[in-house]
Amino acid sequence: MKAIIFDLDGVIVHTDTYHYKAWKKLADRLGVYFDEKINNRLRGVSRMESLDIVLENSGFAKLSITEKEKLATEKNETYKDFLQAMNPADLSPQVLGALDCLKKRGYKMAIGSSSRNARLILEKIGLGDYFDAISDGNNITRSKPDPEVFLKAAEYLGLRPEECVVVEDAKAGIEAALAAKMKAIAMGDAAGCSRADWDIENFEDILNILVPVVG
Ligand code: B16
Ligand code: MG
Repeated sequence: MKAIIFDLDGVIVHTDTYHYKAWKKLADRLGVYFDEKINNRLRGVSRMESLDIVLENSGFAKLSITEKEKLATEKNETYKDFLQAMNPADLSPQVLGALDCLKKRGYKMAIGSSSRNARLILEKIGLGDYFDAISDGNNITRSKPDPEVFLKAAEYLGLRPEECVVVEDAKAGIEAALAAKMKAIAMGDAAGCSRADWDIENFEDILNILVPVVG
């Protein structure tokens, strides 16, 4: 293993709660039922696909693309208001400590996120220049479980997929990593789906799996 590709939302930082609040605000305004169980299905899924899931059993399911784009933009504006208030204190010392340790162990580090806001989030938490490569919602055409986002990350790092391990909190993300022929570490919602190579409880547990790179 030469590189680690980290999912962002739900792994490095808990913007997943902001996604939930922003979708909930939109759903409440429209009078559409939305809860945490539905929200879990949105993990790792693109903004427009997420909107389709939020609206799937409502009278809004058949709106035009233009109308749907307006709703997605409305949700994203609420979400970005939360992001604007973020700062380096939103990055937990445990996560930062583990990242630094993995870097010292010789791993290349990349982000593999479906989010189009990934770079803004990384800047807000003080990791704007930290990673060797960033693959995000702006450079892909197919979102997780398609492997594109992780294959692009490996390409940007100049490595083969088999040399990369992915850390993910979404079941769709674990499927994407496996489809890319990468190893997968699951945490949060994805842990316990019995598909990943390792399940972990805390981010720092990665240190027990990924030993120093040799050679
Ligand atoms: P945006 P990740 C994903 O980030 C989120 O898990 C998912 O809930 C969201 O819909 C997606 O990004 C798109 O985000 O609206 O900011 O472009 O987990 O892949 O880092
Ligand atoms: Mg995630």
